[in-house]
Amino acid sequence: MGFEKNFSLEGKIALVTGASYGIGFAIASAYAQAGATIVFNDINQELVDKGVKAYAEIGVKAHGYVCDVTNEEAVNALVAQVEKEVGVIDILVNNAGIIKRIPMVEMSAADFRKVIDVDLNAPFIVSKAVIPSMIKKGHGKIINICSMMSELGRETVSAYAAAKGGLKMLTRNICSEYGKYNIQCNGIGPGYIATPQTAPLRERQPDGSRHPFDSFILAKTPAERWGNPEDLAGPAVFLASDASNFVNGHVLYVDGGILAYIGKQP
Ligand code: NAP
Ligand code: GCO
Repeated sequence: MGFEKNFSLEGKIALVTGASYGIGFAIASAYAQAGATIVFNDINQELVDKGVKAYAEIGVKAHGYVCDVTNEEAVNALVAQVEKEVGVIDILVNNAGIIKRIPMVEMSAADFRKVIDVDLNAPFIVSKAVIPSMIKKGHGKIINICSMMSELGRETVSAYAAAKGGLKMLTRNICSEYGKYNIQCNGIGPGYIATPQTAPLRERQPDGSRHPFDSFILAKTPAERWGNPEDLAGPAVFLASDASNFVNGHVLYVDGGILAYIGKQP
């Protein structure tokens, strides 16, 4: 193997949270192809079973666990169990996330807190649980799944934007605090990706035409398409591999160019 060995994840153990389907599944599948052993969790047994089956269908033996990433005790127990049953986690992807699209003045504080809990507090909890063993092992990669909303606002997503903006700064802070232990913490900021999370924004209208938001995204994206979860595979492998050992505290936007573009002129 030549230079490409720098991108290999052979012998590495990767935990991807909330990875039964969608973006997490695509990232974990790419890690498996690059040689890593895959561990994932999801919120209930049904999703975990669905995930294990989906990985098996592509020839990957994934280790699936039920765990709510907002529950610190459950996360600590998960990490201890993974270390015992699989080994020390070399790569963590904080992928599990939720969104609630509600105008801010109509949103309850409880709903706001729920989004912050899953999208910001949980990456803190899971990172905190894996860092001590990474320090002992002498290396580690943490990848936080951020968003366009780490940079931009829009109507109805105040809690999500607050959480994903916070996640960008948590990324920089983990880098700042633990870079000296050879731990790299970076973010991936996906653009608009076709997954169940964004399905309501792409629903066809009763007359068969595109949802107005769907047309809006096409006009905002130089690539003139939605992303696919697979578009995140290459960047995610790069940030998990030795090829990125001096890349730290960075958010890599994988957005078809949205952040570079003012939008299609009328
Ligand atoms: P998704 O389809 O909704 O998948 C997220 C996964 O996380 C689901 O399996 C979900 O379970 C799980 N989850 C939710 N709360 C959890 C908890 N407390 N503990 C454990 N697992 C939990 O989302 P996606 O579109 O693939 O997004 C994955 C990540 O990318 C999220 O962080 C999202 O914010 C981010 N992102 C998405 C896009 C996009 O355009 N799709 C763009 C930028 C960033 P349930 O099915 O039960 O909810
Ligand atoms: C929304 C979307 C976004 C995307 C994504 C953009 O309602 O605007 O759901 O927030 O999911 O995070 O990068």
